[in-house]
Amino acid sequence: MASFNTITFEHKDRVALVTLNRPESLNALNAETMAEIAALFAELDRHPEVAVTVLTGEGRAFAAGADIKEMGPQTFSDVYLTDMFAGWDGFAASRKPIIAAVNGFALGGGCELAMMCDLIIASDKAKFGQPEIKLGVTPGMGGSIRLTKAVGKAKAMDMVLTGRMIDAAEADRIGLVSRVVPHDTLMEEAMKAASEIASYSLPSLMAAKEMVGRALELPTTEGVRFERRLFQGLFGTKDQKEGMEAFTEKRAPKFIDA
Ligand code: CO8
Repeated sequence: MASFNTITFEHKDRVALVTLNRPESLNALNAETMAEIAALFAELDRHPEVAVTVLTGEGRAFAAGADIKEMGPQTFSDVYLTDMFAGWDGFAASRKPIIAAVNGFALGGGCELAMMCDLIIASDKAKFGQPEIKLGVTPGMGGSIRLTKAVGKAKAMDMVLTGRMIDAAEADRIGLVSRVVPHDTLMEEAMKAASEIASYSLPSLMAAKEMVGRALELPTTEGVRFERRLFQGLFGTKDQKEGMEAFTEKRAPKFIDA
């Protein structure tokens, strides 16, 4: 595993923990972080000892957005030719489940990064927002589409046009987050959820992630067909037999990811 400058990584019992680690700039996402995250998550998809990853931030932010100081001086040609932020597409295409444990500010690209994850577990002190409008730009890392799909037009327009921050209670109410937990228990709760997910068969987890992801893109008939084909495919796994036999025999299943 490569070593990193802007993130930390550890893993145990099928759960990886990745921490954005530039607390002095509220974990602002610069080009180096994007490259490190893309490289690490590509590796995690292949990592035989990792089934689920928890992503969080060091200090008082999850991530306060793209790095404004790095981004500010760039021209249209710079950002168009390098296709700035395209590296995040690799993260969004991760195939294993990812939980965002949002410990504080998740703003701009930070909110967009959380929305690329599969579950968002938020501290009751977390704050979410798409404040790019205040900088003379707009969301640029999928926020206009993922936020709108998550919370609907009324709330997405409110957040994107005013740039106002919302607290964890409002984020919960509008369906932006999966769960809100007391700040001091955030990592315990996120790791507990990750361990529960990691106890299941990886092929079924990856199929489940894939079908829910596709549900947001496909018309209903196609989505149902896609789901059914993946569901049927799981009958080719030993874990399907084990899971159903264990239920019948009233014992815990022993999955082998095959
Ligand atoms: N970029 C660079 N540095 C940042 C950023 C950022 N996004 N956010 C905070 N910092 C730095 C501050 O400049 C400050 O550094 P220094 O000590 O050197 O002055 C340090 O972090 C601490 O921040 P503050 O002193 O401002 O802390 P406060 O508690 O007073 O305020 C806030 C916290 C409200 C979060 C405030 O820092 C803030 O408004 N930050 C900017 C939020 C923002 O506008 N985010 C959107 C950025 S644009 C964007 O994300 C575009 C999305 C497109 C895709 C992104 C892909 C990654």
